[in-house]
Amino acid sequence: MTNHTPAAGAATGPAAGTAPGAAAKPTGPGTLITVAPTGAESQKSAVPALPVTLDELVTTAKECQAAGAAVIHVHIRDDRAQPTLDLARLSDTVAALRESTDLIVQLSTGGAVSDGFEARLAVLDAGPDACSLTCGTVNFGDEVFSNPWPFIRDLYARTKERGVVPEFELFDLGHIATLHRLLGDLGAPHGGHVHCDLVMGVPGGMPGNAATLVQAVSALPAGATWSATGIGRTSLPVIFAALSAGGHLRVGMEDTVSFARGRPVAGNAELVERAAALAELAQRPPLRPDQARALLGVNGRR
Ligand code: KMH
Ligand code: ZN
Repeated sequence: MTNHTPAAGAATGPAAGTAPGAAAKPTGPGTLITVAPTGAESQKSAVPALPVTLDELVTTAKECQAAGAAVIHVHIRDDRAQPTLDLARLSDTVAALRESTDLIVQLSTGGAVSDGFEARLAVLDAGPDACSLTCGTVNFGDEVFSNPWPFIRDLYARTKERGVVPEFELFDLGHIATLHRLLGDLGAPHGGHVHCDLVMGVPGGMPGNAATLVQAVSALPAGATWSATGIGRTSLPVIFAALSAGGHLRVGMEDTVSFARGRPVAGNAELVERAAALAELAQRPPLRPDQARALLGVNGRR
């Protein structure tokens, strides 16, 4: 595995405004790579390379940092490898990732579709650097990923109280309208900068293709930065579209368990390595974690 040369410098952004239709912030010289190594949907029995124990997660995190990741989006599993939001485990996970890596630790507040709102709000009690915050309900295969407005508002208010930097997860164009409403009602996030992730290709959400990506980006708040991730077979088209449109990248086994047709992912690091190589080709090499902290407005370690 290669250690990637990080970008020469990361742009720090002004506080984001909320004007719809204005251009999102142009990229700096580097690419922020987020790894989402586990998710809540795949089963360990079907995907043996999925990191589900704390040791597996920390090992993956170290490999992914060496490969060019700066942020880790974390879902955890219990002793039976099932998704959990157990607070003690989440706290231990944050501590272990901080101990072993420099990655920005972003806990999922989405959890699994079966998780309740109280447990999802309580994720912030584990003291992460950052968290995901999905801006609307979406059909999710045969399930529903539920994010009604009162929950979104409560979660956002709590991120501001706790000093946690939210990443706004946008699964559909309507979620962008809700993001504008949220920023208009409650103001800028902790850290002052708006960063979004377009989650594309979920069955029930927006499709993972270049035309939709361009449309979504044009609707983001002025000054926002954004990454994109394509679920399943939309992974590569979304990577190429995001790089060409000036965005950042999220990759990982939460989103994709096939590296190529008929070839399962061997580990998260190879997905990060591929994203980093493509970012290098685009002449926007991976940002180091310290550069990513400056970009996203994430404070120093607690
Ligand atoms: N597992 C999905 C139901 C997030 O992490 O915030 C929700 C999800 C989004 O993965
Ligand atoms: Zn997630």
